[in-house]
Amino acid sequence: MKLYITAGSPYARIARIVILEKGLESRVEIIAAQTRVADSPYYRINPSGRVPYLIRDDGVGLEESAVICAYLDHIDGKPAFDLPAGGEAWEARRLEGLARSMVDGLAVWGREIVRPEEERSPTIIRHEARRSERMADLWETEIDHPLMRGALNLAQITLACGLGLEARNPDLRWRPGHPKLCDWFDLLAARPSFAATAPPSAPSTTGAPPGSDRAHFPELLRDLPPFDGPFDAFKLEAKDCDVLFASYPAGTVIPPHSHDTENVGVITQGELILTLDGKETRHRPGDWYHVPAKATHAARFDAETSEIEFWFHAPHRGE
Ligand SMILES: N[C@@H](CCC(=O)N[C@@H](CS)C(=O)NCC(=O)O)C(=O)O
Repeated sequence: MKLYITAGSPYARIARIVILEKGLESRVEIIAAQTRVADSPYYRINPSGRVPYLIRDDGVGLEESAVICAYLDHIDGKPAFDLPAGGEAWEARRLEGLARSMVDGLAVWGREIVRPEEERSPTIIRHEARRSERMADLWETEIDHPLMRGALNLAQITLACGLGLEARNPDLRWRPGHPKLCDWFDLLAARPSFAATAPPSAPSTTGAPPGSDRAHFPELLRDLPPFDGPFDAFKLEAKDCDVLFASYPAGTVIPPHSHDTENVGVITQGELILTLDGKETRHRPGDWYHVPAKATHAARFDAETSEIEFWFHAPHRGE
């Protein structure tokens, strides 16, 4: 099976957590999709362009995180995330609905802040910020519900994936005034399936460099629109090719994944530690690397690193 994701998507993260909790890693290939860009090759795979998207072994594609999770949960005949029996089922549904409602609002907010500054709507941002405050107040009480404290379930996973968006949106500050929610979240966030799927830190919302890594690029490049993807980059649109001026903070870990495009890049500061075909290689300023299309690879950045990346299809290679 193949699961298309973006590293920052809370909905994709719900499905990724279910995969890890069910021990299905070896059966599901995780593939990074390019969403929200014109003419992404991903649209030929999933016309809606959304993630998560699961392609089953029989080639049928499934959309909607809840549908994907139910399918993955039942695949071994031992479902762990079915609704509880009796009246508790309605409570489970109610709590999952509340958690999903919070995620939906946070996703709208998150989408708004990665748009070019002149296209952002202060009204939508304000509306979603206020909604998130009301939802955090509500959850400070609901978090004591026995279903939120018992065996892991989809209400818990969904809520934690929503709260985890604090890493992506610096203005999402749900913690102050919500000590019980903080304790609950921090405990769950340390669970291996949550730690392994934690979203990468926030893209800059201003286009301005938050740290020296982004300042590294000339101002002309820093004025380019932000890349809407799982890492921070300024994007220069080129025909059939994405050119990304990308910055990775020290400590960034990108788990194994693959993409449909060729990916070549040159390091301009720091160091890329790339694992490809089970072999780790180190790339320092001036070094080029090549990750072939569809090759599963992982990356790590122990030092603050910047690169110029080119993502494109190479028709002469049979792509
Ligand atoms: N209800 C869907 C929501 C999926 C969704 O909105 N995914 C976002 C990422 S967080 C997406 O793929 N956006 C790309 C786009 O809108 O084109 C689910 O639960 O799977």
